[in-house]
Amino acid sequence: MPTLGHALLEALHAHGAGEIFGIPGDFVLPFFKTIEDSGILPFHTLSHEPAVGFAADAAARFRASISAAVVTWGAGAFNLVNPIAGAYAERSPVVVISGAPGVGERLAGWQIHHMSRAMDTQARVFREITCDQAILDDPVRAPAEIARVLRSAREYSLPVYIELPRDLVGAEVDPVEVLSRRPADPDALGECAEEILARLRVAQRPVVMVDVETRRYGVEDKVAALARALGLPVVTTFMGRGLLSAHPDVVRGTYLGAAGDPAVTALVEDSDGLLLLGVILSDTNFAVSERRIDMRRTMLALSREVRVGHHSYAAIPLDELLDALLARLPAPGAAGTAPPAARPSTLLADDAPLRPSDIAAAVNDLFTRHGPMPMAADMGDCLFTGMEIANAPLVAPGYYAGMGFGVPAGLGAAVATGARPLILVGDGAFQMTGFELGNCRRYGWDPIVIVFNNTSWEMLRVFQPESRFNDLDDWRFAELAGPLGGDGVRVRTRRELAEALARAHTTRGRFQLIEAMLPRGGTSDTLARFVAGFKAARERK
Ligand code: PPY
Repeated sequence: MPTLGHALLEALHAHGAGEIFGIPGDFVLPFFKTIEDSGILPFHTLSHEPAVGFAADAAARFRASISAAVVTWGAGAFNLVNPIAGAYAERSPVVVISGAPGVGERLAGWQIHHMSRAMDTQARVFREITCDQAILDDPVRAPAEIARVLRSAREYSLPVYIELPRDLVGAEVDPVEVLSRRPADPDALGECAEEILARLRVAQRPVVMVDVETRRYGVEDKVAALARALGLPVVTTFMGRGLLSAHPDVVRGTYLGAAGDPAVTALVEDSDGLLLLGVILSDTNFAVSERRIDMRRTMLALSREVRVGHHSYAAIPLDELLDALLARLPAPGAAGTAPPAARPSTLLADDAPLRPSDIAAAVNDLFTRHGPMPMAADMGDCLFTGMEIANAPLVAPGYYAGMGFGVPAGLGAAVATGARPLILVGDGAFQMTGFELGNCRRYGWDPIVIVFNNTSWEMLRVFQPESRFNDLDDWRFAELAGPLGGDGVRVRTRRELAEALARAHTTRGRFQLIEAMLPRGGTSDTLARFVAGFKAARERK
């Protein structure tokens, strides 16, 4: 019989986890030892628990599977609350595993260190931000609990919570089964698919909009096939930027309402048959709409539910829906002939001072020459600038909109993709989690990191220009790179940026930090339009 620790690791592996991120603490030391000694999954420690959550979240997004964040109880796990709340919001299936006091030591009568209020306080907090939980305090029930929770993570594509008492890691248990998925009712699925196709066929201007669930459920290729078969244009949401990047023949661009490409905005807002696949109905995805989208004309598949007009079908997994739609169509159509999305910008490498949109142009040039890199962006103008980069795989907190995601998410991307990532991050967010780059040398990660340094919380200044508290100090990040194991350079002009990026690209084996100095008050064109649209939408209400 395996031990509980072993069985849990084997189960993670069997359910598709590709890696573990963690930070040790005494309540999780025995499980850490099992992780290390067993070698069942690649294992990386970082410096602060928020980074562990962000890295696991990004790894899950890139591999479209579960990923694990392992921490100690209390002082460790409470640091994961924010990243897991974000993973919940953005539907990323992170498996939180927290060590816990041994069931034996709970009987001693002492208050146990790291306890905030009561033994179950932590589990109650995580209950709010995970879709299923298991407290593994009984070796007999533990395998079934693990099996259920891991199925939930995959089925709902949401985080789950597992608590492992330290004195049970070595307990003998039965192996964990992989439970079969709960399929859709075939009649409901068929009716749903027929109804969607009928609506698409009568629509004059049908459009498909994709958001993150299309990646979570691995259906990007199927969406492209559907679009080809029906001749439908596809757009991504803001949150879904980077989706279907392998299918440029069907993707017209990203819908940003008033802030975006007017042709894409018109396509969506004039559509009389909008099929929303895995789309989160968030303000960041829709509030900048120029005209209200008529929800009666939309069909929405999200969270295993499909809404068509004013009625809904329950328990319809997105992948089954696509299979059902495709099964009703003739042989796959030829590659689409949709006019491609607006051409990516290119950089004039002169001595003009840098503006954020120049960074997008420089990255476009790099990608044109050498192919795209997986990208992770933080919140702020770095993400809006990212919308001006060609559609390439990108993870970012586009809906939850927290800060500190970019750098650790880039490390998660390095692990999950095995490729060199590009990280876009502002100076405010870099102050939060930038030190995590100090972990690159140990693991051989060599991301290219562009810090948008305007010595400000610039995105907040755009909302409230009169406040002085958005001014930050100049931390000279480039000079920190060397001691952390990387190379850093500060650039102020377009020429310097182009040269720095070329040098960074040819230097492998060390992280490459480019600190792009930007004037306070200057934003990307996209952010300026987004905030104006956001404010206008707020005033209309
Ligand atoms: C996300 O940001 O959450 C996404 O799922 C988008 C995405 C797009 C392309 C590759 C990985 C993730």
